[in-house]
Amino acid sequence: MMREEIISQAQTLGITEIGFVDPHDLACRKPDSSHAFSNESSSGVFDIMTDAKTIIVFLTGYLPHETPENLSVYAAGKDYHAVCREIAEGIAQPVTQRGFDIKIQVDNGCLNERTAAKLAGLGIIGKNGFLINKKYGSYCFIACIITNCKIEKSKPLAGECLKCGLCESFCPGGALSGASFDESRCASYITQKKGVLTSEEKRILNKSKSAWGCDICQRVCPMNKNAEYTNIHAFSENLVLRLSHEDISGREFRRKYADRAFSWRGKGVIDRNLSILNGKE
Ligand code: B12
Ligand code: SF4
Ligand code: SF4
Repeated sequence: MMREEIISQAQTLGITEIGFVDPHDLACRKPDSSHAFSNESSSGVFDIMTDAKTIIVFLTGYLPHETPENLSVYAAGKDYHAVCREIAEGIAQPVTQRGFDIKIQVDNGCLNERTAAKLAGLGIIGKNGFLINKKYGSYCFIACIITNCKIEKSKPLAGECLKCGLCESFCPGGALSGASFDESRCASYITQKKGVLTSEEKRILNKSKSAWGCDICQRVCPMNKNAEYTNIHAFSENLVLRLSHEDISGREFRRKYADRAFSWRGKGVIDRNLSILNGKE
């Protein structure tokens, strides 16, 4: 009953990709580590909500019709953290109206969201590390709603990616190899990194041709061939399609782009990346 109500509430908000996870099944980030996840412990969910009973997981497709020139597709539209949070609050209404608690996580907490989405039956994990969904391919954000309302869990999908290896061979940093992922060689990570870049990092950034983020391992993936465009206006309208040096202060930059996912690191990092791409560094 609650399950169906949540699914239908999600549909009214344009969300079709939704599933449910038992928190005991989910691996969580170790409290002392910023990136590594422990598959043995699920305590992180219960640190967020001691009596957590379900994680509602949903996807928002973000592929727009227009392709940005020198930034990642995910950052062209409005900041997904805020957009997905608002949708999550709407989806959770049947739960909150009955007095249950919720906590929302969109890329900002201890839950391993790709694993959560996999367990929720929303897709498979590709060799490029992405959660690949039938409808949106890998061009989807993942949002989690933790609640103390008990809802029957979903079944994970069987199957694997095509294992064609294109993501590995086209990766500008060689960050993807076999089962491992070397974050320090990922252009997406490098474009967000503060400080002076090494010559190797500059080389990777130049190969990616992007001043913010990187989409290469998604662009080459054949499983994205029929990915549907986003149905969310915030990801398809008023896009920033090109980053450039702007004669404004850091504060003005933050104000101008406050609603964009590329602004949190500040103007300096983007200017540095643009200088490298323009051959000036
Ligand atoms: C830290 C982080 C980064 C770091 C490091 C990324 C990394 N791969 O570790 C950096 C800055 C590089 C980064 C970049 C990007 N990120 Co990021 N990132 C995160 C964050 C916050 C944590 C990810 C993490 O540390 N993972 C650690 C590794 C070990 O885990 P994992 O890659 O998630 O893989 C696990 C699953 O695949 C699972 N798994 C694998 N096979 C199987 C099979 C089964 C059966 C099961 C159950 C599980 C399972 O086990 C793996 C290990 O635990 C998550 C949000 C979150 N809290 O989960 C977003 C997240 C992964 N990022 C996301 C995105 C969109 C990006 C970028 C595309 C942005 C861009 N265009 O530049 C790039 C892509 C880079 C890449 N190739 O992964 C999305 C991915 C959506 C999707 N469809 O998969 C997430 C989920 C955010 C969100 N809410 O939507 N990111
Ligand atoms: S490019 Fe090929 S190997 Fe990589 S995730 Fe896509 S299907 Fe899998
Ligand atoms: S985002 Fe770019 S650099 Fe990072 S793993 Fe994918 S292709 Fe490689």
